[in-house]
Amino acid sequence: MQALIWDVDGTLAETERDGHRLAFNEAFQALGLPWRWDERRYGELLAVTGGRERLLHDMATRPDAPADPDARRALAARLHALKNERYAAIVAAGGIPLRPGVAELLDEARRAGLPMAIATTTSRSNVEALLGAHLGPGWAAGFAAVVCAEDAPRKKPDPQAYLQALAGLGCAPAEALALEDAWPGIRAAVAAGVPVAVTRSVYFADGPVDGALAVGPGLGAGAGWRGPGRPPGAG
Ligand code: XBP
Repeated sequence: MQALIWDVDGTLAETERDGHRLAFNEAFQALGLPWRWDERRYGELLAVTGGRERLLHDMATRPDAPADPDARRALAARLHALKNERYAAIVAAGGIPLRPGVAELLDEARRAGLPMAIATTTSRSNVEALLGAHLGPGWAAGFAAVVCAEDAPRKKPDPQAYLQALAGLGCAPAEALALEDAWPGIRAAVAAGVPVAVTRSVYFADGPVDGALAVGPGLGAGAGWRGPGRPPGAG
């Protein structure tokens, strides 16, 4: 293995339930909308990757959402921007720690000179908020490529983010290892030809992991892994 490619949401940190979900609900409230996503509904909606796409998907089921497609898209864009602001505030307040073992593996890889990249479907501002809070303002220098939603608009399970990360790393797919938590990301990595180790997150404790090299509950010491390989740093 010559490079490590990190997913963000669910892999670096459990960002969805107590981060993005709460931030969406705060955005609904800020615009006076009666909509709220409970944990169960948000889990269902995670099948749709991309926060704006997730909103549009949910709005299609709501009689009180604007009927006009342009108005619906405009409302989704406004809510999404508000959500990202609220998400950044939640992260800045210390609400979203890195998952166990993540900081250690980032450090270990850096000390070993292992090139790293990020391949995510989330907005760049969310990555800035999370990694800026945990790794400091110079965090991006630790990555050869940081590929976010704005760079790769075809969201996971499309392999676009992975293909761009590989180009930034300058390595062949089989030379890298992807770290993912959920089936859309696993499919994206597999479609790009990148071997993938899965650190299951709360919403994907049981989801499909077809094509994964190894599957485990996390990177922390003592985590149990199964599969033909083990990611570096796994306990
Ligand atoms: C996770 C996603 C994102 C986040 C919310 O991406 O699908 O949509 O839920 O972020 P990944 P945005 O697992 O690839 O990190 O609202 O910015 O889309």
